[in-house]
Amino acid sequence: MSRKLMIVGAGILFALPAWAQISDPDLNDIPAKIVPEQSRYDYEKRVVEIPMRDGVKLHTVLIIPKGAHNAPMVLTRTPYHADKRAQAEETPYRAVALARSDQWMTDEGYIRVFQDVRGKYGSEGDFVMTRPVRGPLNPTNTDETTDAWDTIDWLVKNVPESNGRVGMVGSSYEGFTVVMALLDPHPALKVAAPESPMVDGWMGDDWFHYGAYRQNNLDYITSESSVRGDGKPVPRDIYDDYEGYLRAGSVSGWAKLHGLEQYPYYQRALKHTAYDDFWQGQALDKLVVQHASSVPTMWEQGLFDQEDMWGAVHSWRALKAAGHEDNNYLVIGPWRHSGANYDGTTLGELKFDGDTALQWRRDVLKPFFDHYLKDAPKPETPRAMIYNVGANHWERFADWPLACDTGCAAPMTPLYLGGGTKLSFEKPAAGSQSYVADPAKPVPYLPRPVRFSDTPRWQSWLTTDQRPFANRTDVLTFVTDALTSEVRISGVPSVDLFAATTGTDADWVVKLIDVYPDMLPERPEMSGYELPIGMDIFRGRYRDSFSNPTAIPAGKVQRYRFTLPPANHVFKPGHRIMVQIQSSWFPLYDRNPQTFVKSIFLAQPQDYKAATQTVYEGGSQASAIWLPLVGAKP
Ligand code: PG9
Repeated sequence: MSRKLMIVGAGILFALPAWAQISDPDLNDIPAKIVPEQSRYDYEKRVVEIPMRDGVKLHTVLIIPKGAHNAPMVLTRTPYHADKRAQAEETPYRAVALARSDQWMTDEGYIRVFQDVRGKYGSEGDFVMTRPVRGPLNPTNTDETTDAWDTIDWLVKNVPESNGRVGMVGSSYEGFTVVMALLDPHPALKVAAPESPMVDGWMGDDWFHYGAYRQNNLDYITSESSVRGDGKPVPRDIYDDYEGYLRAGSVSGWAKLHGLEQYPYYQRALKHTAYDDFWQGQALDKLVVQHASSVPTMWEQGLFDQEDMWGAVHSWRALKAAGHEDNNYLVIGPWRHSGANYDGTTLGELKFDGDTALQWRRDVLKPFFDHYLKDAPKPETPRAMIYNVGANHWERFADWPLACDTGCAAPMTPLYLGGGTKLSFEKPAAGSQSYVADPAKPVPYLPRPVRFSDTPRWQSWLTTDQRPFANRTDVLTFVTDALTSEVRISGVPSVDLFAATTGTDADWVVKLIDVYPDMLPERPEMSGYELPIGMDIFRGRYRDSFSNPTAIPAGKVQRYRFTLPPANHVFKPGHRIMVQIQSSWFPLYDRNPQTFVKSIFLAQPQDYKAATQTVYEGGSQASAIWLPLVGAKP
């Protein structure tokens, strides 16, 4: 007789607790414990909870090749789910389990380690967005520097298969955690590659660009800080984000409408719209110099990095300027944000010479890591290696930039705006051009409809053809004649703009563009394409001070100076160089009301006013883009 019938016979069925009623093996097909059959796996997945100095345990996943001994470890610290990042799918093969970006480690017997940062997914503790370094902005005794240190210390003492050496890689937020580890590196940290790292969130990485707020972040804040696990972006009731943000008015208008006020990180942005102590105190390009490490470090970013365009190049240049070039290297590929970890054959309409991302990972990054982690021969790592999209090949530099204001082989060269719609290396006669910028009809950053959730368009938007904007009456367009010889630039172009507004605040968007010939027989669909080479936005109230914004005196010419993203480009014969200037880039950047108000986040409908913007040319007010020109002027 079965146990179940005996129980019924005893008449006590209803007295038993629920779990006892289903304990009969005939009626429960889920065993209490299963030992997965993994004898055919070529790796072991080991999950450990590593204690930090304050007792908080961080969830850590190790992918260890079977039979590994004396193996180096490569660590990534992530807010994006260590379990998933470590093992893309359940498979017996390590080469399949690891992401594409990690394939270079599979043949070499690396132990791959992912860890959830505190407060996210399996890790204990509280999540603080890009947790600042210990000090005034973080009064606790832990930060991502100590967490990296404690983790590496535990790994080298508790993973018997390891050789006691650790490297760190990671892109964007994960790149930020790499940079934080470098501020006080554990002695076992032997090599690092911060990829598209988030370094200065106000100057030019994720949150602001020169003071203009990037509204796509409202989705990021929501998905990242609503739950410990997988969060979701804000649901939309209006398909076109251009329309949705326009109707909401200001950042705070949209935030209020969608419940963002509950999020501490939104409140922090609202409180710190200027480059105050909050932003300055966590600007990692300054901190890496104050705490310069001797860890060999390869800084990497994309030429078309739509999220973190500032971090890698500014950190590398700051370290170089402070005399730390010996252990710091720079790589800039023809990539979108984090594109180094994916397929690098194309981006938007651009086609490159093979898989440029694979070329970097396999031919440059791997030998670099192999050397410092496994004593492989020292590779010939170039000090800087940058793709040239115009010439469609990689270029390697013993020193870079090739032209700059001081200390370079060549000086910067002005390319002047003026003389009608001309752009020329010769200074034009004094003059000016005006346009009316109306916040009610802001210039879109992509042809509408615009959806932040449209990932392919977002990822390639910095390569978007600029023709749809060139003929708007609120966009000034200046262009050279068709070039008769090559124009090569290699460095950081900078803007020197003399402009006036009838308002009391204004944004200035400046775009440096390569205009393809009218007919390109080898790729007719690219004929006339206006390819952005470097674009950025500058909020006028910060022209004299990033920390103390001031009203622009209406009608008075002001000088605006700022750098564009790094460029290494050949404008080919038959192409033309173009500059476009406009006063909005919506809805990616919040609208400037063009009336000076204390906080643009809180601007009211009546503050938004059309203004006439005038750009001055020639004479003592010669607006120009200063180019890192290599070789003679054409
Ligand atoms: N760009 C993303 C991010 C990093 C840091 C802060 C906010 C956003 C990322 O790709 O991780």
